[in-house]
Amino acid sequence: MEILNELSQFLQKGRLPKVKELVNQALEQGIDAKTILEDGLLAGMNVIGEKFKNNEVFVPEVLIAARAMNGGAEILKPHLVEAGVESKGTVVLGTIKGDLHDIGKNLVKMMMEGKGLTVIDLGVDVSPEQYIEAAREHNAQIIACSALLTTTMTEMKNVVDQVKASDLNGKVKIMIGGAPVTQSFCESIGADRYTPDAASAADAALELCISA
Ligand code: B1M
Repeated sequence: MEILNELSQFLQKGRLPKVKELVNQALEQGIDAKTILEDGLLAGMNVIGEKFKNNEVFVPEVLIAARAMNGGAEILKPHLVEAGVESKGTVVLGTIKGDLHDIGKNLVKMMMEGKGLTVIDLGVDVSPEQYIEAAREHNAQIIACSALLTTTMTEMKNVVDQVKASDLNGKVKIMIGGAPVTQSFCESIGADRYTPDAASAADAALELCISA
């Protein structure tokens, strides 16, 4: 669809006002929010990701594209979230210690809220102690950790170990995800569930809350 291609192009240029305008226009045209997210916003972000990898764009360009991505996703949020659903469980979510990437984590949050879960978002650079304290305070069923760096994903093992050594052992499940994370890494650190994307993270979280 032409409008989604245009959206992707403006996202790559980091043109926040234009991105917001096009997201609104796409919604008015009746395109569903998930398609706008995946074929417009995420498609643009993927191009930026490739260019970043190949040193064709640098941190400032990535940051303004990320800002445009978040601005567009914010408009889509109410359309992705089912209105007025009673909370089906509580998830404490954050990007792991040492890691400042939050776009994927924000998508996970949106999708989980869309499933009727309450999400306590601790932001980025979250320590094991912060996850544990928040899970205790909010009586959460799940701690969900996102990592985008191979250097920080190892911090997820500290979350697993510290939860196991605490009063939350057996009461809270640990979910992990993010680009460098895999099923075998999940098994190797003893986390409860790995999912590759935001939508499957939301499905898994709901399943874990229902069975808790
Ligand atoms: Co950074 N960065 N970055 N970066 N950055 C990557 C991740 C990188 C792959 C780029 C590259 O070199 N090719 C690379 C990591 C290499 C590695 O470790 N293997 C990298 C690097 C090296 C760095 C710095 C070290 C660069 C530097 O300073 N030299 C630095 C680190 C800063 C820090 O965190 N301490 C850095 C900084 C940044 C910016 C600040 C400029 C910016 C972040 C802005 C922000 O988040 N607000 C940024 C960005 C944007 C990227 C790329 C381009 C895009 C990441 C992204 O948002 N993708 C990225 C390259 C790439 O991925 N192609 C890159 C879109 C997002 C929707 O995808 O987060 O993967 P993602 O989320 C997915 C899934 O992974 C999953 O769901 C989402 C989709 O449905 N998911 C989960 C995520 N969390 C989940 C949790 C779950 C389940 C699923 O359960 C709990």
